[in-house]
Amino acid sequence: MTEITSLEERFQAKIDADQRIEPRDWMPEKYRKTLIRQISQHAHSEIVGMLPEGNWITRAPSLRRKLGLIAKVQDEAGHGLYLYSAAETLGVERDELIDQLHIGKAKYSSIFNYPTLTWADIGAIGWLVDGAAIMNQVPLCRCSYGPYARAMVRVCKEESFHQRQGYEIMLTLCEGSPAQKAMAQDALNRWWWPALMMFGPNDAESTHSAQSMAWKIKRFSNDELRQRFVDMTKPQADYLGITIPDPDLKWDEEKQKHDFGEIDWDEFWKVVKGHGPCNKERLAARVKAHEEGQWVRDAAVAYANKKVNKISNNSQVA
Ligand code: FAQ
Repeated sequence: MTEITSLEERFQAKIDADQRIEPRDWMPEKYRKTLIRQISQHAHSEIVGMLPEGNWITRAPSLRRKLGLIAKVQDEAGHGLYLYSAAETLGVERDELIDQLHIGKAKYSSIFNYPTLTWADIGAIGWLVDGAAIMNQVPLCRCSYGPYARAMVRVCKEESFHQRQGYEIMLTLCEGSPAQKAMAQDALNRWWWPALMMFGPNDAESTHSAQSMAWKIKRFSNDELRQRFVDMTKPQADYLGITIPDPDLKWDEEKQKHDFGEIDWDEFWKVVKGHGPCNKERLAARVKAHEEGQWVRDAAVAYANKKVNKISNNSQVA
């Protein structure tokens, strides 16, 4: 047996026994690369995901709504930071990951390439997008890689607050005037299908699922999580009194789950490949924010250097 084979066997045995892999443990190169890919795409999604909602902070309809939305957008920035830190434990530099995002090489979730046209979209994002994110991310709290799993615990708690604030916005609109209820329905019409796309391609088309599940990075397949999301969300839409825009959506008594229509996969891949309604706008806004924040990073580095110099001067005096 070669040394690598026995290391791989020990690694897989640890995974099979549900033990965590930590940064200093031996891991196959492909496991490391898969994690960097998924965690960095996830981090990018959080910081690009701030943009569609950030647009509405100045237009929130009340002080209470503004406070809730500011808190949510700040949370998304925090999630990005935990996730970049988790990726860095795998030996990659944050600057490199951010550069890949800015030159359009790195992926981030397709959902954030759709526009936010009305205030109801902020409700729909919290309800559906954060709802889908929770469905996908709660199992990641049991991911085999320790730093990613631990980051997810706090992220999921915060996503849960985001989902509630979104649903409450939808409920208020649906209990309001006919025009407000129509806004809520219009937002559901536009966000439903993109929310289903967040779970990724069907299992048969998912290139990474089988290996990621064997490594217990992913605990459930894309289709399993999408199905759970549909089953969870349909009664919530019924409670709001609005209709999910899918004529094929119906309860299957025998299977004890909902059947639902086919996703427009051409649209999904178009968006993933950079040709969605807002891809260019989102990347331009990200690059601009990064460039305008350069002075903050410079100041932080200058301050850190000053502290290090002070400590080394003090130790020379002593
Ligand atoms: N968009 O083989 P699979 C949030 C790509 S955070 C774009 O199935 P995998 C919080 C995939 O990367 C939302 N690309 O891949 C928030 C791969 O491409 P590659 C983000 C997608 O990794 C809320 C290729 O297709 N969440 O919402 C998408 O096994 C509100 C083949 O796919 C996460 O990142 C997509 N939707 O499964 C923030 C969670 N789907 O790399 C602000 C962690 C697939 O070969 C406001 N990630 N692709 O070039 C995951 O669970 C997984 O990575 C999946 C994809 C399930 C997303």
